[in-house]
Amino acid sequence: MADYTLYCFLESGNAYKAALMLALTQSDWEPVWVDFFNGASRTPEFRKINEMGEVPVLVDHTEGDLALSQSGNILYHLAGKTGQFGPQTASEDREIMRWILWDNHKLTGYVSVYRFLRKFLNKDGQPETEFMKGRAMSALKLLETHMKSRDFVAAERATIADISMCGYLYWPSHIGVDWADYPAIGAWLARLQTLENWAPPEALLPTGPAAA
Ligand SMILES: N[C@@H](CCC(=O)N[C@@H](CS)C(=O)NCC(=O)O)C(=O)O
Repeated sequence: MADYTLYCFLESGNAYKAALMLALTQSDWEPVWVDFFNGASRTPEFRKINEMGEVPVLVDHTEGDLALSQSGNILYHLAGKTGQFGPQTASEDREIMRWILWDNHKLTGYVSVYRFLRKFLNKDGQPETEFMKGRAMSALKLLETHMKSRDFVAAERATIADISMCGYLYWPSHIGVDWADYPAIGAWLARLQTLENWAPPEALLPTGPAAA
């Protein structure tokens, strides 16, 4: 058995955050596909693994099958276990936490819902989609400004804050953006791609027929 099992599916940028961390740290892991588009994450069986009914879930078999949900929590756990991409000082810890919380609320929080409405529910142009688009674009604008003067989000090296925040951003066409219009974000995403063992979502996560 692998050290870690990741409940995941390709179309989940939140799952990609965990998978990318596992890949970058060369952890021993295996994916278990969750049939999200047919409601698998809302079943009583899945809620036994995660009462929140959300993907990703990481099961750490080296810690007595400890099941962890919330990508930020998973990233912190893996940073502690591997000694990689985590904070090295209390000040870095605060900064990483600050950006992961912002990501979950404002960046991933809005980008993922906008993408879901636009790409998977075909609701482009409808009022709720336009509202989420406005919120998502504001978050991207803020991130663009932040990244103009730095190489990585929260420290002078890549950390779990970068891994969290890039979760949905390797699919720019899904949210109708071109990184040429956000050059600092584009350069940062390209910089992350040069990290040893970086891989795109399609290389790490399983998919099924339903998403099409
Ligand atoms: N803040 C959570 C968000 C997780 C999340 O929203 N996952 C989606 C898939 S990408 C999900 O499972 N949603 C189920 C639902 O909303 O019912 C995290 O970072 O893990």
